[in-house]
This record gives sequence, C-alpha cells and structure tokens, in this order.
Amino acid sequence: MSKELGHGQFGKTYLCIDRTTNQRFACKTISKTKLLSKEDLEDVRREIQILHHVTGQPNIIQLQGTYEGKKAIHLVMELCEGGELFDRIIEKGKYTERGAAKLCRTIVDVVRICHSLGVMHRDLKPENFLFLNKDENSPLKCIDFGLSVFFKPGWCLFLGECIYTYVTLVTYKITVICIVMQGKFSRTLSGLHTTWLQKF
Ligand code: PIT
Repeated sequence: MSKELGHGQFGKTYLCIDRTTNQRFACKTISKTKLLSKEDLEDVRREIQILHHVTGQPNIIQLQGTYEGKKAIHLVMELCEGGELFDRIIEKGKYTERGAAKLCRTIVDVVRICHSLGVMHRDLKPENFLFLNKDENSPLKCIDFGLSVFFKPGWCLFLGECIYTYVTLVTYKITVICIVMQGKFSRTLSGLHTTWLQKF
C-alpha cells in the first residue's frame, strides 16, 4: 500500500499494488480500533454487503475482494485515477448541455440500478463520483456506500406511489445535484418532496 487517496469515518483509502501482477487497486482500510459500538460494526458489515451486491455494474466501483486482518478490514476496489466529478466540474467551469446531460444520465442510471437492487445510496454528491482515468470521456464510477441501506419492507409502495429520487440539474455554472430520499416512505413523502424541490 502506498499513497493515500482519501479518508472517511472509519478509515483511509490507499493506492495499492498486487505484487504478483503489478496491477493497481484502491484499498479502503477500516481500522478495527475505530469500530467502537455494535452499530459501527453493523454499519461496516452493511457497507461490505451492499458493495458485494452492487458490484459488477458499469458505473459503480468494482469491489475486487475483502480481507480481514488482526487490526483492520481491507476493501480492495478498482482504481479510479481520474479524480472526482466535483473537481472536474470546477476545473471545467462550464459544460455544454450535451456534456452535462451525459453526466446526469450516468448519475440517474446509477440511482436506477441501485434502486432496482433495493439499495439507497443516500450520499450522492459530485465528490462520490470518480473518473476512471483522466480522459475527457472517462467512465464515471459511483463510490462510498458507507451511508447506504437496503430498502426495508414498507419503505416504499406504502401508498401505492413511490418516489425514490430527486435529480435536479442546474446549468448556470454546471452543478450536478443528485439527491436520494433518506427518510421513510410514508404519508409525509409528498410534503417532503415539495420542500426539497423548493430548496433547489
Ligand atoms: C478512491 C479511488 C478509488 C476508489 C475509491 C476511492 C473508493 C472509495 C470507496 C469508499 C467507500 C465505499 C466504496 C468505495 O463504500 O479507486 O479515491 O466507502
């Protein structure tokens, strides 16, 4: 393991290299000393479970394997070297409508796939989309399922209507905003919907 790529609540993500093949990966290392409560442990377990569940989708980070050591749990993933969508948006300043639409389509597609697999990401933001490489047309990968949950029975289709996702594209200085419902699906849903849409 070498360079640090990022950090989160329970651990850091490093660049790592498979010595036998020289292949490069990203490894999220979760320090066991940071897992203080039963809930923390459950959160990590759920994150791994969800990653296993969603892996294999073209625009979602690919999990290569999970390993448990004495002091840490390691999640080995494909390496994205193109940086965050957030930084690219800032760097570019503005997108063409076509360019913005292409990115938004990918984001909405990720949300659709997650929902079809019964997963709510719950932390969708431009920082959690990484480009695989530096190319203009690089594939985009959704990361960080640390706050994700599986849908619980009753959370949706409660009223026979189910609104999962709110995606708003603001194109003055192009910002991509992708929001996933965090609360329960209930009778208050439409109220919430209105409030959130008004916010943007
Ligand atoms: C990087 C580079 C890279 C992958 C990642 C980060 C992955 C991060 C990640 C974090 C999570 C998660 C899934 C993926 O559930 O190639 O900087 O908490």
